[in-house]
Amino acid sequence: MRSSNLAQRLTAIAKFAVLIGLVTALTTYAAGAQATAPSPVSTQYPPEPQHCLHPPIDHGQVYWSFGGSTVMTTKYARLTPAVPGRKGWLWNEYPLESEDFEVEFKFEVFSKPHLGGDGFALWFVNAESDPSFLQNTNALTGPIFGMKSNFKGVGVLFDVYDNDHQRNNPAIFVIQNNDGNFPHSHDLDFEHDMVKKTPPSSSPEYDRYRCVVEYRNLGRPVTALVKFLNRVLRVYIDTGDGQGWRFCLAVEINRMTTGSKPRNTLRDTHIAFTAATGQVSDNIDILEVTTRYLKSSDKARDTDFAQLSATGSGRSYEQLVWFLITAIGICLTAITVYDFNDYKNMMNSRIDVVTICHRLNENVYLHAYAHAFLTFLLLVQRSWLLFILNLLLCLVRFAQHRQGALELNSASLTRMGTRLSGVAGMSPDARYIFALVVYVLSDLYYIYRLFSDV
Ligand SMILES: [Ca+2]
Repeated sequence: MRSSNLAQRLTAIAKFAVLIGLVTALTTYAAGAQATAPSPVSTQYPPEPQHCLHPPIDHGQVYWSFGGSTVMTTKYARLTPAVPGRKGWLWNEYPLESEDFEVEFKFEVFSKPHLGGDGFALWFVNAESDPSFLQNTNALTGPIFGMKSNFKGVGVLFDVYDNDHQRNNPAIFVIQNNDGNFPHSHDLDFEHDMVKKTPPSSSPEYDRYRCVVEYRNLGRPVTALVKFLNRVLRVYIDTGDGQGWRFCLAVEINRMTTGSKPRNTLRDTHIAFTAATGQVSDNIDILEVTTRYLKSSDKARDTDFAQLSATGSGRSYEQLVWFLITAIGICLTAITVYDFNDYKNMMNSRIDVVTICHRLNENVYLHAYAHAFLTFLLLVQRSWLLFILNLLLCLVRFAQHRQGALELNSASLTRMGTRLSGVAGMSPDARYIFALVVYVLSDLYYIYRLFSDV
């Protein structure tokens, strides 16, 4: 008898495992399908050739100048080689002639060692910095990823090396300087220097001024889209992993002071790239640059896109926990529907109650433990409403267990013999329906969360 009990238990565990596997596969598929986002790239105007750089890259010198460690080949502009202590720059000769614009560029950051750095930046800077105008090839060069610290304008920084050990690099964020030397701290990864003013957002989840992206040593180029529209600068990233474009950040840019007049836009600034290596180093290549002007009526629908993480590994861990919750939640619902249906069929077929109880009690404890674990995960995720709802079901089951009534007995099915009262005396129908209400309400939220990609 013991061995047959064990076999039953194992069969039950196997059933759970198979179901969890199936649901996991299905939800992965659904999440993957959802993650292929639409493109944030504007189609209103064709690209502006004077701000573009396409292969053969070294033919782009009509529009671009370069200096420091930068070299141009047919395939790429290498801002820095993987050699310590190098700084390089690439400067677009033509000022931007639109209030609103976007720059889409492909880049690659790689080197053999496990650690790399320091990083690179895309700049929109005042013409005063023009290196050809200053006739000094080092005029642009300085300490902020190869840019001088008295730059006037805005920089989108790609900070590869984790100086402050917060484990949130490689990071992307924005800095702005209107006048004088820009105070900054490499040691704190620019934490107190970056622009943190985000625009009013339709969804608090998209209220983000920095993001973390694994863009180093991927073995393929990564594409960034920097969109400047109505004084809001947005960054989207496509890492080439098949997930499409993802939202990185959106910040408001303050009025700029160029000459004596304050102005609202980055119009008349120049596009530039700079990069620097420190003690650690990477090859930092720009493979393609495409710039388009935008109409101010263009819309940036951030919530159409999945997001990149703001804090490094934390976000993906949280996603994993929600993924597990959804998988367990849907399994429990499926099992409950199956059992309820079985119970109804057996009762209608007038099968003897002992057999019915035996069949339905097979998984009762395993089911209750799995649900208690799910409730614990909801507590961990601080999803309070769902936690309370599921806790209620846990407490009812716990009370039934205390009174020896968690497993069904013949009396509860036949209405004969001594019936318990209260939650212990709940009829099988009431038990199943109560559990299903809790499960289905919870599932609806999990699925909403999965597909809305909160
Ligand atoms: Ca850093």
